[in-house]
Amino acid sequence: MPADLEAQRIVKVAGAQLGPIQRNDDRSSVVERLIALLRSAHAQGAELVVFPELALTTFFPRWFIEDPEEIDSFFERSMPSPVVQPLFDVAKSLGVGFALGYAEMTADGHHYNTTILVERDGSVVGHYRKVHVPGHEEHEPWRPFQHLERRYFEPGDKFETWDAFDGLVGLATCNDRRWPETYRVHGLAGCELLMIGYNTPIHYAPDPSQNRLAGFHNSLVMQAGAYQNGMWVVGVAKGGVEEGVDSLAESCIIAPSGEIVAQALTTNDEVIVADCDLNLCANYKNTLFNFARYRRPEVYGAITDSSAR
Ligand code: CDV
Repeated sequence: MPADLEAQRIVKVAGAQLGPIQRNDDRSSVVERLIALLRSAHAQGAELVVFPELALTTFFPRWFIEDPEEIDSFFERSMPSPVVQPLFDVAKSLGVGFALGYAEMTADGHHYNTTILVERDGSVVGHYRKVHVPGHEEHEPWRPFQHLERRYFEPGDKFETWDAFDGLVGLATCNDRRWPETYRVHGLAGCELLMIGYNTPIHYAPDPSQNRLAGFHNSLVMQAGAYQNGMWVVGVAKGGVEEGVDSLAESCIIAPSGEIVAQALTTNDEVIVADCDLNLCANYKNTLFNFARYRRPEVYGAITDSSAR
């Protein structure tokens, strides 16, 4: 059908970037910040607000913590938990949906780095548990700060897309954005809008030569993922200096063309918005990246063994 005869599907999406959350900031004050961002997004016409990864607390994997009770204090046992309920209430009253990253502890004691997606009417669309869990498991004293996600979180076991916000949408979390598989798995499912929250320390201890490239790599992977799969990508940071650790901000909204159409200018709490025309995805999905017509899955599995030549 010619694009001009199709029903318009323009979703105004906001990226609600957070500045730092310090260890002693209580959770209700953080929820107040989230609500202020959501209200500001709504005032700008947004109907979907994307918050960062682990948006309720400081990024605790930077510390080696041995006391299980102390570790669990960073986790939510239900969502909405009582302290987060006001965010759900305000969002529903304004008719705004949202994606919120948090540390999830299940009833049977499993721990995940999770994002919940909530529709404009307050119904829960789904949960996503981070698949690519970076960092390390044990204390590594040589690092200026730790990245112990692999100690505190189990990996999730699936990507998913949902019919929501007038399109087909998906979720990914931070390190997931560096992996082409994340976008391609969503792209193969027809995803039109991928929401990604992140906490990215600028200092990368295993190879500090990458530090100066933190912003470049951030936009490189998300712009490529958007373009090569004909989807909108919304990347949202918790940035700024948190407990002495400087983290990348540069939240952005990327069109299926790969172009950045909105980008945060600060390292603080900041809202960015863009009209995401979901029909634009078809321009790419039906032409250059018509997977059914042009992909060669039968070839991709078989790499020729060059040592045999
Ligand atoms: N929270 C993250 O997943 N952070 C990682 C680290 C390894 C830098 C990232 O890929 O941004």
